[in-house]
Amino acid sequence: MAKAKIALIGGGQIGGNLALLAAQKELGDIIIFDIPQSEGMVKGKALDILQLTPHDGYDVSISGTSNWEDLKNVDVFIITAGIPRKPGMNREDLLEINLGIMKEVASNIKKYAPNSFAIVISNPLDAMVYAFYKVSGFNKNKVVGMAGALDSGRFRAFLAEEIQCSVQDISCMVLGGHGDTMVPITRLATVGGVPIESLIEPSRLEEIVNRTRFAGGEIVKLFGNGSAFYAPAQSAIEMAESYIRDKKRVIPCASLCEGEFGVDGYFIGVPSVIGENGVERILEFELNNEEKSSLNNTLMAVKKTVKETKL
Ligand code: A3D
Repeated sequence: MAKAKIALIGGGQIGGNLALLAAQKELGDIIIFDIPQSEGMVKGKALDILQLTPHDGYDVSISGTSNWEDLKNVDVFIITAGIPRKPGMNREDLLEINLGIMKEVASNIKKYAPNSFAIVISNPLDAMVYAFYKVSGFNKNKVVGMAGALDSGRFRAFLAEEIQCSVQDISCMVLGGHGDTMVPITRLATVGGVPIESLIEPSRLEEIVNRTRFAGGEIVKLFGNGSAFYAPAQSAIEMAESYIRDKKRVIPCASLCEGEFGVDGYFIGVPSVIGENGVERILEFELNNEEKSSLNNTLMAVKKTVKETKL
């Protein structure tokens, strides 16, 4: 791909960090987009990041805008437009407000950059990515939700802390919806190839799994206002990089399943190969009965929020 054009829809907490990370990886030229009332804010963030590029020599351009005309022929969109959770709110409470925003964003992306790849982050994720897919009419491989990458990263970080080893050597995946019903697959988690289950007592492992499930809420409570943004941004950049550089990384993402894992017609977190064609493959494998039942449980939660979108 020639120098990629990356647009960040929503230039808030995650959007600003996405811009910084995309610049530091020299993924392409970056445009931060936000509503007209926040145009000054995103122009300011763009300028601030531009002024750090000489230090380490990142050769990218960065701008801010609230004009969709500036987003013609963008290659990759990362969408965080919406409002984040406040203490006491769950992701589903955000549905109504963020759904309206997502419909508007999807229509504009369809109009201005119909051949792009879209990574959705806005919550409630499973419903937002579905709404984007329905409204944009994009092929299923060109739409994906960021959640599993973050949830798996959290699980990896907690496991590394517990075992006292490098996070780099932990391999694991969290499947299902991006909510409290997510499914960390402990059976397949390893450190340097050694099964985690042989290193951590079942009761302690269960505590770590539960911490992973509620890791987003733990941060919301600590912040008092807003939700996590550093790790979500890094997770989405990993996905964007795999697309732009055709790395074909295997990342748990909310991809549209059409029969895989017994799921049909819903975006749900599954191991996905991301390359130049977007979501190129879903890697399916046999789940045991307990995992099947947990995945079914998470699917019920996903179906419920998707139904509320009335799309
Ligand atoms: P925040 O800092 O509020 O940024 C959101 C930005 O979206 C603001 O700058 C808004 O002005 C902007 N915005 C609102 N409406 C529009 C619109 N129509 N067009 C363009 N921009 C608009 O929030 P944040 O960055 O902390 O979080 C963004 C979203 O990500 C929220 O919905 C969070 O709940 C969600 N989130 C998801 C995860 C996942 O793992 C899926 C993790 C963390 C946060």
